[in-house]
Amino acid sequence: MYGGGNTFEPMKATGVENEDPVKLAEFEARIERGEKIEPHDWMPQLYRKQLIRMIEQHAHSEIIGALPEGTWITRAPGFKRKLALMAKVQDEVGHAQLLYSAAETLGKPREQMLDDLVSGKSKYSNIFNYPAFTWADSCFISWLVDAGAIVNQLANARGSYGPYCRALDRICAEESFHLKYGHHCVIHLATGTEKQREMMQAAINRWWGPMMHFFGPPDKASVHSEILMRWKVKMSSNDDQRNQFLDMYVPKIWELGFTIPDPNLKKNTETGKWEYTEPDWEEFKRVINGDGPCNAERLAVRRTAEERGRWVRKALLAPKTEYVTPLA
Ligand code: FAQ
Repeated sequence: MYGGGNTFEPMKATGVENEDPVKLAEFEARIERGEKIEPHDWMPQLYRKQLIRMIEQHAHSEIIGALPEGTWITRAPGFKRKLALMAKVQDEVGHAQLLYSAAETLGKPREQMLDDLVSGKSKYSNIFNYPAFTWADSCFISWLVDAGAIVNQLANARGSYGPYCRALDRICAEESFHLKYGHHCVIHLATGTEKQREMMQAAINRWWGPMMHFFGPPDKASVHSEILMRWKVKMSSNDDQRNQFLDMYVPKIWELGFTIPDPNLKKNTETGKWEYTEPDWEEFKRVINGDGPCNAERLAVRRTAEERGRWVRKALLAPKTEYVTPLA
């Protein structure tokens, strides 16, 4: 079994019923007033548990997300693209650092989070379990996956938990550079040779389904949205974020002359909402539960990194005297 049990089985609302009602009411009143909750403040166990789950998954997504693009650093076309991609990948790993630190403020040690990632206990974003076959796949990630991440993170940054919001403010600033870089890469392919345009179109066709999955299950199937929105951890629903992404980026994709592999995709001018074919939610469940095209490969890479880096962590933590050279 991978992740928190059967995919959409609700996390049990243990804690809220047993919380001190006066403290709970004061906590909810603070959230209602738009105050930030800080690590030393009283909070219900469920709030702590949900935040750890969400921030930890987000942190894992950043380090795993560095892998598909990371494989393109040495093959990126030209020195400038190599430099930019290397900086972007480094930023993503830095985002993980910020997010692990934010999750640690809630009491879960970083080593335990990393153990839970490599053992397959924790989830991370579905989208990084697909292969980046071509340079255009890497461009899709840099432009559109980053765009989706920004839609989500700008919303979450207005949330109630101080350390997570502050981490997200910084992350969003960096992500906006990634978005510009990714857009530039895609424009280059769109205005290039026929072969380049075909390569980009093929990437859009491959990644569209996972991109639709990226914002999470439809609202009616979302397990955690209700409590997370009540406590202002999530500031907009999965469907609203998906709709916002479509609103902002479908016209841009069309403008570049590409098509989107969904004949039913159109904006309903009366509701202002996009209509689309539901992506394959069975595939989503398989992927987030460990059975996607690259899950095993991604975790194997992380496992190796953990094992090879163990001596470095041990050396950093060891008392100084152990490292006196024989000549000293
Ligand atoms: N992938 O009840 P809900 C990035 C799971 S960062 C995998 O609706 P919730 C940067 C969910 O965990 C991308 N699993 O869940 C970058 C739950 O399972 P559980 C990551 C997913 O939490 C760019 C179950 O389904 N961003 O890309 C996904 O209310 C480029 C039920 O779902 C964040 O993590 C999914 N897509 O809403 C890096 C942002 N969706 O835990 C490199 C923070 C749902 O009960 C290159 N997270 N599940 O076993 C969030 O905003 C929320 O957690 C959602 C999901 C919106 C992702």
